[in-house]
Amino acid sequence: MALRELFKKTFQTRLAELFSAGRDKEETLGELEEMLILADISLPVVAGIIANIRKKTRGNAGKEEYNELLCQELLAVFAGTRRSPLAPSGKSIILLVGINGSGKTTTAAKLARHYQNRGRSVLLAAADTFRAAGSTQLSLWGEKLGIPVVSGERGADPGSVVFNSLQSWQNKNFDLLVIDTAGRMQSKDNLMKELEKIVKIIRKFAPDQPAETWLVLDASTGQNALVQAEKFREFSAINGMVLAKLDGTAKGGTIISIAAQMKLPVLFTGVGETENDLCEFSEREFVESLLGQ
Ligand SMILES: Nc1nc2c(ncn2[C@@H]2O[C@H](COP(=O)(O)OP(=O)(O)OP(=O)(O)O)[C@@H](O)[C@H]2O)c(=O)[nH]1
Ligand SMILES: [Mg+2]
Repeated sequence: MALRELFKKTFQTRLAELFSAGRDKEETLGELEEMLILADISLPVVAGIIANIRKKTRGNAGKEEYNELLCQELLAVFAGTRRSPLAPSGKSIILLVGINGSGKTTTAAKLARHYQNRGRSVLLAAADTFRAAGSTQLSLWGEKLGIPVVSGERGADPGSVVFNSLQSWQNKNFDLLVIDTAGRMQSKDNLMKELEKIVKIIRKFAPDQPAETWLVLDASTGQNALVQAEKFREFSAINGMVLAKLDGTAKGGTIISIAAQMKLPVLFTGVGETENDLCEFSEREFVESLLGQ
């Protein structure tokens, strides 16, 4: 699904009316504020955007000026976080983390497909040994995509699955290892401990890995995605985010709020349930699609 279509209702149609000529500045800004909040952008971010636009406009601005200022403000939220997801060659490990049901396993399969399509040899590791169907789900994806999967029995130590996958990755000389982890509902402490243990095992094996530790968030839950993200703030290894289920929301503002709060790059978005429903994220493309430019 195209981003442009996704956000048409939220922003594009209303913006055209809002910025139409002859309206009072404060009235316009008041309505813009309401619109941004309704689009799921968090209050402090909206307040900052409105204050900046107010400061930068003298008298009643025109449609073009408002559009340009809003575009600048939305892009500024992503400032300093932009980076490419992965070096174009060489060996790398991508570790996926997130709360239960956020879309990790599906994202692991999509990423494997994405990099396979770009000529990389990929190995998947099903380190979710908690759920009965956890590793089966990834193995089925592996069969479908022709990508090998290292898995373990239900209840096995996820660390041992990770260790086995590291050995295969090294011995069979795969380029990429994508590790799917459990997202069970458990106390924050336990979740962090388990993840830290996994990272420790990886570092012992390959000190410069995991090069990528990505937080997978369910974007369809709106503000709740921020609550999910908060849980992982103290897990300092995270260096990027994947926003899954973006097709389940018409409120693109969630992305703005998450980027503003987490100060981490959004690298990919998930826009459906098949292996091909993964998009590399471009902040400019996103903001322009939001504003209908
Ligand atoms: N529409 C849509 N559905 C998605 C997307 N990504 C994942 N899903 C669906 O969301 C549900 C949960 O996805 P999983 O990949 O199993 O999530 P998970 O984080 O691995 O879940 P746990 O292992 O239980 O923590 C599945 O039904 C997926 O098909 C997406 O981008 N769009
Ligand atoms: Mg899973």
